[in-house]
Amino acid sequence: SASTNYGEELNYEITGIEPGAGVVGAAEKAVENYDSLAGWEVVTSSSGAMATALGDAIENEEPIIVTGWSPHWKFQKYDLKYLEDPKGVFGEAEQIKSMVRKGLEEDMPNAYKILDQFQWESKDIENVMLEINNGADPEEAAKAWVEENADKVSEWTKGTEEVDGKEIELVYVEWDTEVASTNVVAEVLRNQGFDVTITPLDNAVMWQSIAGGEADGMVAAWLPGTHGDLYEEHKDNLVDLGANLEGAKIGLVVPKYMDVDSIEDLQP
Ligand code: PBE
Repeated sequence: SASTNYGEELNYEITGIEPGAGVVGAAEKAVENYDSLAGWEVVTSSSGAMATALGDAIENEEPIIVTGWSPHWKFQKYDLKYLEDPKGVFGEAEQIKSMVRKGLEEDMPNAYKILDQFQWESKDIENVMLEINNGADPEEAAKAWVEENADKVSEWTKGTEEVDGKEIELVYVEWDTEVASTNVVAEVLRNQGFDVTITPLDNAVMWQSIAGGEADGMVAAWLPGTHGDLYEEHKDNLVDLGANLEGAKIGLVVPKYMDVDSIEDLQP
């Protein structure tokens, strides 16, 4: 067990992100399920505020526990570790999947096909995320990645025809992963002649807007765990296009210098 009482030092607070994020829900479940987290609280804010708090703590070599996920630039920038989760509250490796509204295949077969064929790897998305974290405008970072990865992009557009200004709306949540992926897909659609709008929403509203047919598609579904409840609620009213990325993960993340390896090592 840990020699340091991080609970006292951290005021029994886990640094969360947006309310409505699956990882926040999972962290709250962990607080309920682990005796070691009795009396702890998940404090919600935003992904940006979490990243700032993490950077500040690391600069001062102070402890911090955040609700984290991969792929994410923070693992390239800092030495971090996931706390072991022996109860499996945060689930196993996940897929990020693409979901579109019913009827999109008939209305916009070319966009449907591109969204269906969109698929990349952690190192790809992390490169875009790192550029954005280093100050690049998300649209510019996406443009640069698309230009540099023409081979990969041509797999996504394979078998499609260019269109002439057809409007399409993608929805997402302002999580770093989704800012990167949504901007890249938007750029690819733009290059194929689409007039693309990307709209940031709250997680639950993102799912509702696809199921209700108000928006056309999203590439931000973390399954089976993180968004499992939302998927169950809406799956009959949307079209699941399968994985666009394998090996995603969520959990409690801490700097490696912290003397704790498992959630069970924390102290109530
Ligand atoms: N995330 C990033 C989201 C899914 C993508 C892990 C912050 C969530 O927790 O819902």
